[in-house]
Amino acid sequence: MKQKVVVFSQIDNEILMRLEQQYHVVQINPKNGDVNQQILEHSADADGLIGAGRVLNQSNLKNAQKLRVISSVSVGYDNYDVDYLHQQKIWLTHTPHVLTETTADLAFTLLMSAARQVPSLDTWTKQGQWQRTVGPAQFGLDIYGKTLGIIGLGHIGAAVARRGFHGFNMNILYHNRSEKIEIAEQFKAEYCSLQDVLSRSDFVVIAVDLNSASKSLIGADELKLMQPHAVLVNIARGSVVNEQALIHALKTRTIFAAGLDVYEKEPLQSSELFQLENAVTLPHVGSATAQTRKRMAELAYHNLVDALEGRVPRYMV
Ligand code: 8YV
Repeated sequence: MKQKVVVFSQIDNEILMRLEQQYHVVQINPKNGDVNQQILEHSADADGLIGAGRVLNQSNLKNAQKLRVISSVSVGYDNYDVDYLHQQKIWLTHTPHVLTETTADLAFTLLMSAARQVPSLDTWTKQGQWQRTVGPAQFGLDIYGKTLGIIGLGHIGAAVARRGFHGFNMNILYHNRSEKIEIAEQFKAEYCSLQDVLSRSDFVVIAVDLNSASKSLIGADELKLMQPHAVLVNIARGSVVNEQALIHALKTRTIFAAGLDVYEKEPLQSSELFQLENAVTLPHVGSATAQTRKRMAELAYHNLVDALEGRVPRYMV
């Protein structure tokens, strides 16, 4: 009898076809009603789960009697109750490395868009408001040679630092749980306290994992430390920043702008951020290029198949 695999989000078509050839595949579809209820029902006799973007914990997995593996098509694993999975002896796998450069590209896209007011100037131009040469309201910020602060010097943080150092001649500051001497040396990056990174940087990029230590790391007090011309970029997880405090800082121009890919609650359907010209808002697209999503799906597929065939998957959480 074929093993059962539950696909709990949209995944790459080719990978889906491959899975269908090998396993009995059931796809969770929001059109068929409550997603958590579907997961609860279908996981009851599933051997493996694959997908991304859903919270999986004891409440929707409590029926899973024979589940061996959850293969997440993501690098972040804050959606999963890791302790519960560990206790149930369910392997959790993820897709690191293949999205590092793509996500770092997006950090820079946001940084530059926010610094040069790209979205609002685009709207302004298309509305026919360009009637004379631009004035201070349309002016942006210099990027070249400025100070870039990175919170979280993991793979993605380091890829952002590399872009800043080599591409834009930036001075790099970083804050991390522990000092990263070897990586930092490559970019002459200075290890600082969180407070120093915030107060000394022209641009701050958040690239930390979401965990109990990083939740609400940036609140009203931290935002006040930033310079009025500074830009905050978040490509990590929304809950690292207190969103209300950020909205207040943007409204009162405590900081110049923010470039955001992630939010406390996703998908973001309505928010005061939408009214703010100095907030550049993207719909969590850090890894969303065709090539990278393909690589992630491929890796997730191999992680799943390895686990189901009794091998230890390459990327276990
Ligand atoms: C997407 C990400 O959330 O990999 C991650 O951790 O944040 C993103 O790549 C993920 O792929 C789900 O769509």
